[in-house]
Amino acid sequence: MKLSTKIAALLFAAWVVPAYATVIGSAVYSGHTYYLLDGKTWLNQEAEAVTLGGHLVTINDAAENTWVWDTFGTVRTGLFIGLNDAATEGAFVWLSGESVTFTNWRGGEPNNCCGGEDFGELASDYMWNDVGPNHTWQAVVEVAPVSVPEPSSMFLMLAAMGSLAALKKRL
Ligand code: MAN
Ligand code: CA
Repeated sequence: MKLSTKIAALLFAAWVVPAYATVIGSAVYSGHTYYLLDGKTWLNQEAEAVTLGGHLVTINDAAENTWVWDTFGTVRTGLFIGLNDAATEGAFVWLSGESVTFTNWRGGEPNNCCGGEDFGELASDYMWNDVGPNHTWQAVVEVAPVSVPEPSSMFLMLAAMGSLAALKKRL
């Protein structure tokens, strides 16, 4: 099953059986809102991230990596992040669709060990590891602000619609 199909199925399940609402922290960084979610599997974490209007966090640079752990990392286990190779083994991508411009794998990782590991975690040494589908770690969600048209472009759009209407009348 495709990753997006699995997440859609989980979203449907969450809608039928509302068992989520596990946001246990939040903070803002560079204009984006981040949430800390209570422990559950990576797939369930992403399903909840989507209901919050985002995805599991995309870490673009070392500063963001440090900030995420320093802000949300109180656990002995890792924190789930959006990096995964669920679609193609060995090809890690971000759930947000952003390109991978920074990585911080611990030495020897990702190793796809222990029967298969597709999901990224960030740990207390600020390093990343791939883990399997049954781990129930806390996770960090990143929500980018929704872009609304600026008043000036709204005005231009209304003006264009107005002239179109005028044109139609004349035809
Ligand atoms: C555990 C898991 C793996 C990791 C190894 C490293 O088995 O966390 O993901 O690769 O430890 O020894
Ligand atoms: Ca691993």
